Amino acid sequence: MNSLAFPRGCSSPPLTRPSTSSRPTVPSQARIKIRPSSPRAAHCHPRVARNLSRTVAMAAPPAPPAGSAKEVLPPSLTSSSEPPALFDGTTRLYVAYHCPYAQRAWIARNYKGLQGEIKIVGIDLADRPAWYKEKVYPENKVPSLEHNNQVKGESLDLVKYIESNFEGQSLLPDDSEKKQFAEELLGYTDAFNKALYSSIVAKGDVSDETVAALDKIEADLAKFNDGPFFLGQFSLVDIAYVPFIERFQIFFSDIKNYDIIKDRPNLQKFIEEVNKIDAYVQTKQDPQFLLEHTKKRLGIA
Ligand SMILES: N[C@@H](CCC(=O)N[C@@H](CS)C(=O)NCC(=O)O)C(=O)O
Repeated sequence: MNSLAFPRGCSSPPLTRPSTSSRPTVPSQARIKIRPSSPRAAHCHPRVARNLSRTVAMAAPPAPPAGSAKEVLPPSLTSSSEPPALFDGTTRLYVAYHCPYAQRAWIARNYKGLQGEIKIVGIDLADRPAWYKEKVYPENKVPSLEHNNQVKGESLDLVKYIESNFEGQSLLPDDSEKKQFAEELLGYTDAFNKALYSSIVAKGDVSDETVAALDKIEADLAKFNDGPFFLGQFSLVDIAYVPFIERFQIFFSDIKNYDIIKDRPNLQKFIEEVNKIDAYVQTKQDPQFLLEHTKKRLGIA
């Protein structure tokens, strides 16, 4: 772990979950304990503390709406876990709790109120059960959805599939112009993610490409002048972007000392308002975990 490893016991604890009473229950396998990597970190070096308070201020989500119940999630299944009773008629959404793609389908399922109909199955990607590839989803990725004796994948397809094949609040407005814009925005998500990740993995300042991608989103949020969401109502476009915006806010703050919402009031409002939607808040993971996991994966010291 690097010098930004987060110490425990600092006066303002970094990136930790707020009170557990307001958080979804996450299985222990989905968490890691971040230990101080060095005595320096353990004593809250001022630079570390500065970084921490900065990230905390930006990343800490507000409490979920009053009265929202925590969903108890099952522990992630590992190579030593038996498969569930596959193709027994149960609809299952296979996720990794920290995966932003899986989070999209998970938010859609929550927003449509399908907690009773679509069962979440956590998969430990680092210790993946062999049966997942062999019997469930040959692409061996998450998310996948087992429904009607078939398994489908690809997060954006799944969000649309959930919208079209299940009851619940609509994830798309009726307006045809907005529907067309939705397709455009969905088509841009990979480019957006690429433009942002490129700065995270590169040395030096945030690139013009990254800034332009953020500015584009800022402008897109104002297209219909009926924010805070892209299409005037919470929709599958918000679902497509929010897991990544959530992560980029954390990563850019910590790794690049760059505040993605500075001078972007629409993005700031979007983040503020989306954090009031329980279907999304229920899927959020510990920002500190997301940061460390991603740094490790990308080989960022
Ligand atoms: N295009 C896919 C990407 C899914 C994806 O890459 N998921 C990652 C986890 S975040 C995964 O399963 N990785 C496992 C692997 O690539 O072996 C989607 O949108 O669903």
